[in-house]
This record gives sequence, C-alpha cells and structure tokens, in this order.
Amino acid sequence: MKHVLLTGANGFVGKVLLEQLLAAGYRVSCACTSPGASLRADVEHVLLDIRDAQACAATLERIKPTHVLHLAAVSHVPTSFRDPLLTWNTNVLGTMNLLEAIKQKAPDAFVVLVSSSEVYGEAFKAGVALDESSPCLPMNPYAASKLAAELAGEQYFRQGVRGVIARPFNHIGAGQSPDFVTASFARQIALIESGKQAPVIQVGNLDAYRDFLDVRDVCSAYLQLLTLSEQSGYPRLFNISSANACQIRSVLNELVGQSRQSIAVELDPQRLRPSDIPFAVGNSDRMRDVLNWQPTISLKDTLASLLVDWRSRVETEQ
Ligand code: A2R
Repeated sequence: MKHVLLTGANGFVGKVLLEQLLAAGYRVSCACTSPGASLRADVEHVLLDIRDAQACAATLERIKPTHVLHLAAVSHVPTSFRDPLLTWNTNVLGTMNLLEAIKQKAPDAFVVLVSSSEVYGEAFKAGVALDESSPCLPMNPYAASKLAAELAGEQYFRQGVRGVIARPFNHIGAGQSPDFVTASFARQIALIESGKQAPVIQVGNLDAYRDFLDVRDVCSAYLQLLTLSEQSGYPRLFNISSANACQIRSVLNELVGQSRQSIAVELDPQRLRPSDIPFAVGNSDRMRDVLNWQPTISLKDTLASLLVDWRSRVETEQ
C-alpha cells in the first residue's frame, strides 16, 4: 500500500491535503510538532521537529514511507524577517535533515518538496507569467530559504533520492491564517457583519497583482505529483499556478460584494510589506502538459468558502 509521510500536517495546507490523500486511498502518517486538538483519530500521528536530525532518521526508519510530502516550514514572510535563523534552520536544515533521513533510511521513497513562487522575487519585475526556467532572485529571507532548500533537494536528487520540487503560487481558502491578505479581508468582513468591528476594513497594498489558487486545487496538484513515482524521465520542478493575474483590489471588491453589509475601506500603512512585488503570476504549462493538471475552482467560489469559514470562526472568537 502507498504510505505517505506528511510533514506540516497540522498547517493550513496539511489539513486539506490529508483529506485528499485519505480519499485517494493513501495510508498517511502525519508529522506534527505538537498534538493539535484538530487532529483526526483515524490516522497515525508522529511528533517530529524537523530541525532534529536524529528524530528525522528515527521517524523515517520506523515508518519507511513509500512517499514523503514535505510541507513543514516557517511559511510567513514577515516572520522570516523577524527570525531569519529560525526560518533557515527550519526550511533549509530541516529539509536537509529529512532528505538525509530519506537517503539513509527509506531510499526508495519518492519525495515532493514544497517550495514557493516567492523564490522568483525580483524576476517578477519583468511583468510576465514566469515559468520554471525563469531566474530566481529572492527578495526576503523566506524566499531565500526556500531556494536554498531547493538547491539542497537537487543535490540529493543527484545522489539518487527520488522526487520533485513544487513551486506553488498564492494559495488561499478556508483555514488560512489572517496574516495572509485574503483571509485578513474575509475575517474583517465577518467581524463587521457580527458587529465586532466598525464597518471599516483595514487594507495594505491593493494595487498588486497575484496568482490566486484555491488550496484544494494546490493539493490536487500535489497528489498528481506523487503519481510521478511510477514514472521515469520526469522534470524535477513544477510551478503550480492559475496563470491569471488578479489584482488584490478586485479580490477585496468581490469579498465586500458578497457581504450583506456596507463597508468602507481604509489604508493601513503597517500592512504594506517592505519588499512588495507589484506583479507575481506563474506559467504552469508543465503541470498541464506532464500531469494534465489544471485548477478547477473559480476565485469567486473560493472567496465564498472563505467568507463562510470566517463567519463561523468569528462566532467563537473572543
Ligand atoms: O508549528 P506547527 O506544529 O503548527 O507545525 C508547522 C510546521 N512546522 C514544523 N514541523 C516540524 N518541525 C518544525 N521545526 C516545524 N516548523 C513548522 O509546518 C505547520 O504545521 C507547518 C506549516 O504550516 P503553515 O504555516 O500553515 O503553512 P502552509 O500554508 O500550510 O504551507 C505549507 C507549505 C510550506 O512549506 C510553505 O512554505 C509552502 O507550502 O507554501
């Protein structure tokens, strides 16, 4: 039976991916740093800090997965500015610990390393949809750490570890932290609707264009990537993107339009990120050509599900 070790299982993407893996018939072992309250009772959980090389080796030796889906990371750009050492220790050395453990203890396992479209950085200034051959010019510690993790991964691939690297663009959906822009908008709208916030939504840069994907579509791409374990001669690197340029202002307008409330918009200078990129869109022809993958969920439906989620979450917030 196909047995996946899922790192970062307790995160935003991990929870969605777990459901899809189980539905597709995989046996799943979930690696988490702490036993979260939301964990399912019917899957195996492993306590694992990927910064601990010995723990990674012991976990891989015991579980001997056929596949590893590596999501665990410090994933938040502002956190990476505040704590670059934690970011590099987790994203680079943690990934190396895992790869070394795979090489030593589960050498037949196929790994999907989840990187980020942030690695392109300055290259986005070309103003076109970037493909996998575009230069990588990271503009923040998070992006730099992800690119370093990719380089580490490629070295292990050269030494015989089997796997691929995914570069997902902005994925959004129910369960995401309000540190991210669409979740922040949806949360504020839900707070306004419930009378817990004045009818003014605080926003950062609305001019930027982003490539938004529903987290469920991103997870379906990861499942497709796992199937490459049965093939040979596949590319090592895959963008996962919608290829649509969507202005943040239009996301805000759509969300506000889906609300029954009349809402004013106010610029909050503290929400402007230090290294903002005006246009970040990806070309994912490779995912389509090699794996026949394309996103299927419209942005409108994604935003509707986000609002539904935040309406129920703010009810329980203090
Ligand atoms: O802190 P926890 O227990 O919630 O676990 C987080 C996990 N993580 C770690 N796991 C093992 N050892 C560590 N030292 C460690 N540090 C963090 O990574 C959490 O469950 C997960 C990250 O979840 P989120 O921050 O919600 O990220 P998201 O959006 O699910 O992104 C998944 C992947 C990341 O590699 C991103 O960089 C990429 O997709 O875009």
